[in-house]
Amino acid sequence: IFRFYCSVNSTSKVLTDYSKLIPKDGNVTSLILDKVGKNLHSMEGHPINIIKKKIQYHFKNNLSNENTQFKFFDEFHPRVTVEKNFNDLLFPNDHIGRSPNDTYYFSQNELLRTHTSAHQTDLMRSQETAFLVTGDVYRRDTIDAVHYPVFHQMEGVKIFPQTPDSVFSKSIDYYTNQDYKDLDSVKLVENDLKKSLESMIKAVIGQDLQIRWIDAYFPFTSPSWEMEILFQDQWLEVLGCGVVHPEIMKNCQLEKHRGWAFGLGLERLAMILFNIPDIRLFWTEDKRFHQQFQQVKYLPNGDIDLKQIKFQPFSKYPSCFKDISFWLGKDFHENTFMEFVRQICGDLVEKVELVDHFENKKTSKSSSCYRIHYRSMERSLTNQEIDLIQQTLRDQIENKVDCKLR
Ligand code: FA5
Ligand code: MG
Repeated sequence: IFRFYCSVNSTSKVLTDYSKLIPKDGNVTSLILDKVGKNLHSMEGHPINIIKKKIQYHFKNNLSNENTQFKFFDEFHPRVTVEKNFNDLLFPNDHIGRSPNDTYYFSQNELLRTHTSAHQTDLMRSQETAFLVTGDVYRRDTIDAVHYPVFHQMEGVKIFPQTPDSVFSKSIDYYTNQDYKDLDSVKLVENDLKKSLESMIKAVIGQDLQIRWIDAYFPFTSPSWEMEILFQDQWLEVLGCGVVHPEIMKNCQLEKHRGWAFGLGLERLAMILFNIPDIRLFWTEDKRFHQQFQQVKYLPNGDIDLKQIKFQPFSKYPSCFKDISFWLGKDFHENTFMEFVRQICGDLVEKVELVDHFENKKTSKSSSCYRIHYRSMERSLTNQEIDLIQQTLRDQIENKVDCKLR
């Protein structure tokens, strides 16, 4: 699914002003608000915290030098302005990421950050030239084993020092009529970026990983890439990155410099490293999950020894599924449906998939059938409780989602 940052909707002629669609009191639900402040990335012994420290250790000890000393910021609050999250990063006004179907808003001006990139420009303006920002980020999204509405990202930025004879000494204006992609300075930044990230991934996860680079699009980097890792026979996207867009450099008074930036999903890396099968497990309070990470050895030099950990994925409890079919109203949005399902089912829902869709040509009405997969990470579910949940879904759906049950 092309969400958020990758897709540019160039075919649509109608410009959508998403700010008009934001409800006055926002669209943050209680379920989401409950997660704010949990800060899994700062919780000692939590796998997200372990992986954060592993990465920080690598940047501090293997990727820093006298010019570049990476600094770490872990405590920025996730409530930020639209300006920081979107405008400063050159998101066009009609970018789908701004839609309240994708993003949690408190008001027209404030939202729950959708990525840690929200802190990039502030830090660059205050003269920081090498940093990692870790934090919780929020998105309305699909439901499956690798997507959750709250997850954690780490942002990395490196601004290259300016030396009189270097390729960086020319200003951005000088390049405006050339293809930014082919410049030597950009190539140099690209190489440094890819080399740094590959070395980090190998140091954190292991040497014999299969990784590949895919060309990507982000409004705030050019050129841009995504890194994918082969995990359980599938290519899993773990991070987005690129050369910081010249306009952003200029806005931060860095026009004589070049820089790179990346944003990675900590859950995705932790799932690969520890063989964690489902993203909901990060939120469990089950001791059987957390005990396993207690064997982690913290070395005196600050590194973490993971060799002792033999993570045993929980034996999976049985799953079951129920279908629900309805006619779509004109204001039906899939993410609203997904959020409604989460609100009713909580973490008992494992996956929601579209199994059938058709359009009645005569009436031009369309209908969808979704399959809801239920599974607890902690215990066996009874038929009775699933029937009850499914009934609650049916009872409430027409009030919450624009649709008519079939
Ligand atoms: C971004 O968020 C960009 N800000 C990344 C970036 C930073 C690009 C700096 C360039 C420069 P994206 O939406 O692809 O991009 O998300 C980045 C990573 O977050 C993904 O690769 C994935 O690992 C993780 N991620 C995205 N959505 C989810 C989700 N719903 N649940 C868990 N992890 C997710
Ligand atoms: Mg992506």
